[in-house]
Amino acid sequence: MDIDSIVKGVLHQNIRSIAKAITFVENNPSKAHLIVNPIFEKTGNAKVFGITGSPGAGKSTLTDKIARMINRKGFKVGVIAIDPSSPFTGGAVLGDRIRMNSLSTVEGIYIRSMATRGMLGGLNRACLDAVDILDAAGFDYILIETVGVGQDEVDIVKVSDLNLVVLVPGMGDDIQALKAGIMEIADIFVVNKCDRNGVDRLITVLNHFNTVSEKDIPIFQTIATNGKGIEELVEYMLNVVQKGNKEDIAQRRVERLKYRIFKIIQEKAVDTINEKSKGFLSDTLSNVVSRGKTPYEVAEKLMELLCK
Ligand SMILES: Nc1nc2c(ncn2[C@@H]2O[C@H](COP(=O)(O)OP(=O)(O)O)[C@@H](O)[C@H]2O)c(=O)[nH]1
Ligand SMILES: [Mg+2]
Repeated sequence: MDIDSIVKGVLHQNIRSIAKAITFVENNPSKAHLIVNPIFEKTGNAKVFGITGSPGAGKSTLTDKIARMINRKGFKVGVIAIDPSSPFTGGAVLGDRIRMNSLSTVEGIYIRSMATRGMLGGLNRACLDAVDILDAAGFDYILIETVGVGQDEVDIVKVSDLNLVVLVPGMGDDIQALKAGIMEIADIFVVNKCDRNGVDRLITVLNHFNTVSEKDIPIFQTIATNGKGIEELVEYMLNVVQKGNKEDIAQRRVERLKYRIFKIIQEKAVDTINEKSKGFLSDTLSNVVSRGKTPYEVAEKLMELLCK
């Protein structure tokens, strides 16, 4: 694969090149820099929204509606869907996805699913690379759909400028979210499926959360399936990233770049050690099992290999 032409294609906003570039960074962790290095100076412009919530909450439907609404205002929108349980499915949405993919240059919406399987924690890195690719390709806004907290998940806080947490009334979903710690990452609460019973109860729970945690996270009510409430939500989202606390977003970005650099080191270090240690680790493991050596001692030994 000719990396140079992929990079050029990305910078010329060529959809095929964008798709190839994302596949490349997904599949080639040790070579992702070949794509990211030459495009990096063209990044930093796109605003990134995380859309997080339990499976079935309506994230994909909502993401679809938000993307269209932002696009209608004249912006290019990239969507990265990371949701192992329901990868951008749901009747109409899937149909739209195919349509949007094929017309993406016309419509200014590009949708991409990213696999979580087999990424072994490299998903955050790959996702950040994908954000750079879309950013360098001139997408103004990037929406990332993810189920949020969970081992294989993207740590969305480390990727996005603003996080929407999607909740649905009934089914004790509110309580589940509270337990899962998803509430802590919210910049905006979206109560979706407001055509259902239990909306008032959920809003009471969210208000209570705001009170006890001394926060003032705005609460929006939507029906993603028919678009109700989307306009108000999008207005608010765009307003915050365009006119909101610039320092806050800048500070988040600094923290994220730091995190990203450490992530890259982590991935590279483990790769290098794996390569250099050859049989050492497997030979030594039995020694650790029998308590002849401690995990710290073995780690120390392996770290020495990094500097050799
Ligand atoms: N009644 C109702 N159903 C919705 C709403 N939003 C989404 N759904 C449905 O909920 C199901 C799951 O939606 P989906 O967007 O795939 O959820 P995700 O797993 O969070 O991405 C689909 O059948 C949607 O049509 C809503 O506001 N009201
Ligand atoms: Mg989904």
